[in-house]
Amino acid sequence: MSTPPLTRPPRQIAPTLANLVAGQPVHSPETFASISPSTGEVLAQVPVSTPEQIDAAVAAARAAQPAWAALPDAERAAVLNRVADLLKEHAALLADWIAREQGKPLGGVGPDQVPGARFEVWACEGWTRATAALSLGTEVVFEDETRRDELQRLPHGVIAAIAPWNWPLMIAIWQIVPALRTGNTVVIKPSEYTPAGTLEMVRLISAALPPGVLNTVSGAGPVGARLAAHPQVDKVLFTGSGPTGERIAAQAATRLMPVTLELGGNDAAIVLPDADPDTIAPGLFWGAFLNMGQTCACIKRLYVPDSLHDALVERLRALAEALPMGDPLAEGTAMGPVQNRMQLDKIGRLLRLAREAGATVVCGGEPQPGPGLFHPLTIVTGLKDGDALVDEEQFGPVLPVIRYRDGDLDGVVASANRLDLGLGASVWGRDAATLRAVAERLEAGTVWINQHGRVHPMVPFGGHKRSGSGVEFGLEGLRSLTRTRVISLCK
Ligand code: TXE
Repeated sequence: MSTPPLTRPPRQIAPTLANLVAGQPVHSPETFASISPSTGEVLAQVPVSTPEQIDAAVAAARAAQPAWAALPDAERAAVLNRVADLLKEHAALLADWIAREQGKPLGGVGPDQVPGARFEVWACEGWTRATAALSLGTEVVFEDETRRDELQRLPHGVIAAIAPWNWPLMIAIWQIVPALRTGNTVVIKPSEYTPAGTLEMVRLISAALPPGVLNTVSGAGPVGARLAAHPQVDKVLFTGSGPTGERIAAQAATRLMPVTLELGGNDAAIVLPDADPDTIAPGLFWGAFLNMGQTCACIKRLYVPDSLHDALVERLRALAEALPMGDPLAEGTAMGPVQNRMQLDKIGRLLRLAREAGATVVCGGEPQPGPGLFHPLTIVTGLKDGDALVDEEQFGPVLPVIRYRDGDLDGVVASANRLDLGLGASVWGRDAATLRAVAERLEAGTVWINQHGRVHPMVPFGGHKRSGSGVEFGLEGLRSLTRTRVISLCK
């Protein structure tokens, strides 16, 4: 795996982007730079939303909400399908932004292609269409000769969405589209590490939306904090770190405001002794290294029985070393940079601690010289539960492989369950009954069998323990964007 020098000339002039409030572009007196993780170049200047602009964005969402909610359900679905059309029409531009700003390679969308920026935009479109096709409707929940009870699903009102930098457009769509589908309006704040692509996406899709239905603010933590605490916001959707999510939840609790929190994980994958290393290695590899491991539901702890350890590590090493890392805009690049310096430093610290704990670095291990934030895919053996690289959410391109004794199923299940995170987990092997039995003992919101991290717009997704609260996606996700009203009729 090598990093070819980047020969592409930098963009001539970094654009100054605007937020969108009530359908109008809004500039701020102060801006900050969106920086390319591949080259260090400034890609765009982005507004730091002022307190007044945050208030105006929430007010615009509030003003637009009744008319949006009053649209017939099928009409809201049709608007969202037009949003999907716009995502498709502008796919090349949006993928370019993702590759430059977030750092994932352009890649492709076919089964044999690297899932990167084009995949992210394609998934945004598909997610939007799938969500548009869902509908909650009104249910009759009880009826007898004396009464009839109808359960209605009403929008909360104004949703504040706070997004991270790992899948900046995808997660924004996960937050925006179900909220709009259910008749809410939205103010979204992208991560300060990846604001430009999201602001561009919102600008482009807003052509299909009534003014005020979707608004943006931008800036760092204080902008998010003001938005989440705004008294005119009715629900917060947050994807990001545990400490920030807990702060938002604590603040929301003071006024009994609901929140949905997706706070990442430290997913375990358990390989069973009857697994075939050749068959499972590619799935484990992409489960761990998709998007440079910067995915909430990536494999972060791989538990392998003694009998398969060396064979599996060898196959994973071969895969890791075969993939070209480099310019995300170059066709054929499979791995780009780590997204930001904070992330690179965190990986460096955890690898230092792993070496001090006696780990063997099988491949990778050291970041490459800058200006880009390139870090090779890294596989580490010789660690155990309790070591920092195993226990802390590392969120990068590093995979610790931990041995367990063949036959010690109870021990390995206990290992998988011992942390206070529980987003995803997976179990890999051949015997269907054993796979299911192990899966049912794992404490996680999703337990995958012979796959890891594959989410779907119809399938609810959310974490146990400190990985979050509430679920997104599918009908269950839509329900969480509504409050109920019962119409109870005396016959
Ligand atoms: O998160 P933050 P960061 C994990 C991952 C990563 C770590 C730190 O381990 O290394 O979190 O990432 C906004 N009120 N995940 O620093 O700070 C912020 O501006 C309201 C896992 O990026 O939580 C950004 O828009 N909002 C994760 C968003 O919160 C606030 C994905 C997330 O930033 C705020 C990303 C405040 N007080 C990181 N402070 C996942 N679940 O997949 C910050 N923000």
